[in-house]
Amino acid sequence: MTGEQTRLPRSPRVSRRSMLVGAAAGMVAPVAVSTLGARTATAAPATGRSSRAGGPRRVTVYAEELPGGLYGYGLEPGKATVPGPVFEMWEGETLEIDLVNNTDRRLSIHPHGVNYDTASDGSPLNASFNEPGETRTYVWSTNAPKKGPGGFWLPGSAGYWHYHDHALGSDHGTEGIAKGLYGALVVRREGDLLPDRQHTVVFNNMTINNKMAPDVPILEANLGERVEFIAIGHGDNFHTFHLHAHRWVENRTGYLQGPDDPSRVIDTRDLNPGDSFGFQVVAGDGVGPGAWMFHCHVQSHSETGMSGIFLVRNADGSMPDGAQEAIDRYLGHDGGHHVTPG
Ligand SMILES: [Cu+2]
Repeated sequence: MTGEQTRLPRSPRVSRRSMLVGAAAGMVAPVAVSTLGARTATAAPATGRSSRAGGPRRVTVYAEELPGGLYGYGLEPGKATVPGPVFEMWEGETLEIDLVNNTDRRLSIHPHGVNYDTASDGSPLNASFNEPGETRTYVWSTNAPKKGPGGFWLPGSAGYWHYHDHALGSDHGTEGIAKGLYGALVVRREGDLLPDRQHTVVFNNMTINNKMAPDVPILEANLGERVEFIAIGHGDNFHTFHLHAHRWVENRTGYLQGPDDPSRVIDTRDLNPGDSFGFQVVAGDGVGPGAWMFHCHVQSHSETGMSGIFLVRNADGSMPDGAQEAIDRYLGHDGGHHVTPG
């Protein structure tokens, strides 16, 4: 599927390690399969396919019921996860999503941040949803910044966005979101850095990715890897996302554009329903490897289960001193997680 989108600029060069993004992140953020197009042929495995040279990419997504009353999106039958797969696009690309509804409930897929017409809105208001068993195509397009009327600049689509159901159980998708029908959507601008690893963290009501401590999956990286976090808020509560020992930048990319970039540097950010942001950190930079907490900083929320572990392994992938003990404390010594010694 590479080489067809010949009108697109050259692929940014990324290390071969990035080819592992899908598998590595899959251990922690259930699925992180990239749908980036031809320009990232060397990056994460691309699942979209070009329908014609230079045309839109197509991807088939399956909505399925999961154990525990959950629902999820997946890229293969039987592989639905919570959160769903990470969709990645470049500004200027169009993605056609064939959503297969393998459930007995009405549902849809509704994106934030990209362009779509009413037929791809995913809302019952526009009669845009899948009946049980139905397959429906949703079209998402993107654009680069452009000059608008009067000469001011209209924004491009690049950003850390998300998608979710908008039709299960009500016209607002409240039940679908609560039960796991959500995921990350990343739109990148030419020149944006691609990460070595990627983790999606969704604060959904009083859960993280519909899990509570000590069942929140451990997010992993090796010392020195560039790790992308995509943070999304859903549900009825206000939250504050905090990551221990790492900082990022409050702008579109989450990293500085140069040493004099005056953007605000933070380690905690509001993460309220419908909001999303992303950033990249160098795992363990300046602080070393170890088991680092991430959690909601609303105290009653962290106390009741909204916390997890960002495990920064040694550069060779081995466990750092003290990390297993920290994980055991998180687990309450009663199992649930198995972290391989590396
Ligand atoms: Cu919270």
